[in-house]
Amino acid sequence: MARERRGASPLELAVFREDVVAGLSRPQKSLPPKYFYDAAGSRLFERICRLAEYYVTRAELALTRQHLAAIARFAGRGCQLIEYGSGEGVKSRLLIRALRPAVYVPIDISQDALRAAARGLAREFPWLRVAPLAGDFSRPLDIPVRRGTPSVVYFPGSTIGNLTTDEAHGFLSMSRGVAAKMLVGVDLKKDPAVLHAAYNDKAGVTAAFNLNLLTRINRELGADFDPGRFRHYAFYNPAAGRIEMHLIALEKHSVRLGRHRFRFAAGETIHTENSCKYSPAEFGALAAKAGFRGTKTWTDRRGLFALFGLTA
Ligand code: SAH
Ligand code: AVI
Repeated sequence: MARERRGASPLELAVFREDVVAGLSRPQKSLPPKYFYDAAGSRLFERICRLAEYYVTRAELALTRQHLAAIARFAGRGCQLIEYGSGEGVKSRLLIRALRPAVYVPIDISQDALRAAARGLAREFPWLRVAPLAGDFSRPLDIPVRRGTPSVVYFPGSTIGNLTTDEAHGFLSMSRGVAAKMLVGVDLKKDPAVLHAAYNDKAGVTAAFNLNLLTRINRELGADFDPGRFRHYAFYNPAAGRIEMHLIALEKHSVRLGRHRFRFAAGETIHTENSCKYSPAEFGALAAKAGFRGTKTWTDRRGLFALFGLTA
C-alpha cells in the first residue's frame, strides 16, 4: 500500500483552488464533480447507493451477478485488474472472486474511500495483491502493472456518465493504452420520472451530497459559502440525454474566496454535475470512435443498466 497518501498536497490544493475560481468565473458557474468526493462526500455517495430511488447500484450488481461467468470469460482469470473510481468496491468483490486477478489496482481521487476499501479487501481476500493508487484519472497516471500479464480496466458505476462526451472519448482512448480489454458500466436511457426520482430522493441524501461541495470549498480553500443560501436542483435534460445537478442561489448575495468575490443573482445556479445516460447504440458508437472494436453488452433484467466489454 506504498502509494497511499494522507491529506491533500499543496499542489492538489492549488489545482482545486484554480478549478473553483475558473468554474465560478464562467457565465454559467460550474464546479467539477470530482470534488464531491472528500471523506464526507464519499460517505454520502455510499448512502445514495443504498437509497430506494437510486436503482443504479442495484441494477449493476444484479447484472454482474447474473452474467458473472460470461464477464469472467471475457476478462480472463489471473489478469491485472485496474479499476478507475473504485469507491467502496462492492461490485469489484464479485469480479475479484471470479477472476482471481494477479493484482488489483483500485484508483480513486478520494483517499479516505480508497484506504477503507483497500483495508476491507485485504481482510476479505488475504491471497490478493492490492496496489491502491490515490489519483485523478482525468490526468496521466503512473499505474503499477507488470509487463507480460494482460491488464483489464474496470470502470463501473456509470462514472463515465459524469464525463462530457469529449472527456469520455478521451478517457476511453487513454484506457486503450493501459489495457486491451475494458469493462465499462453505463446507465441507460429510461423513463425520465425514474431518473428524476433517483437524483431527488425523499430523504435528501443527494441534496446533502451536492451541498457538501460548498462545505468542502469553505474548509479546504477558506471560502465563505453559506450552504443555507443554496438549494439542490436536479432535472433530466432530454435534449442532452443527461441529468444535470445544480446548486441554485435562493437570494442575491456574494461569496468570497481569497481576493475573489463571486456575485450570485437570486435563482442563478452553479452547475455541479452531468450524469449522461446512453442508449446501447450511442455508447457502442462512442467506444468504436475511441478505437475499440469488439463490444459485448450485458444488461439487467429490467434494462436499466449495461456493462460493456470492450476489446481494443
Ligand atoms: N465504482 C464505485 C464508485 C462510483 S462513485 C461504484 O460503482 O459504486 C465515483 C467514484 O469515482 C468515487 O469513488 C470518486 O471518488 C471517484 N472519482 C470521481 N472522479 C474521479 C477522478 N477524476 N479521478 C479518480 N477518481 C474519481
Ligand atoms: C458516481 N456517479 C455515477 C453518480 C451518478 O449517478 O452520476 C454520482 C451521483 N450524483 C448524484 N447521485 C449520484
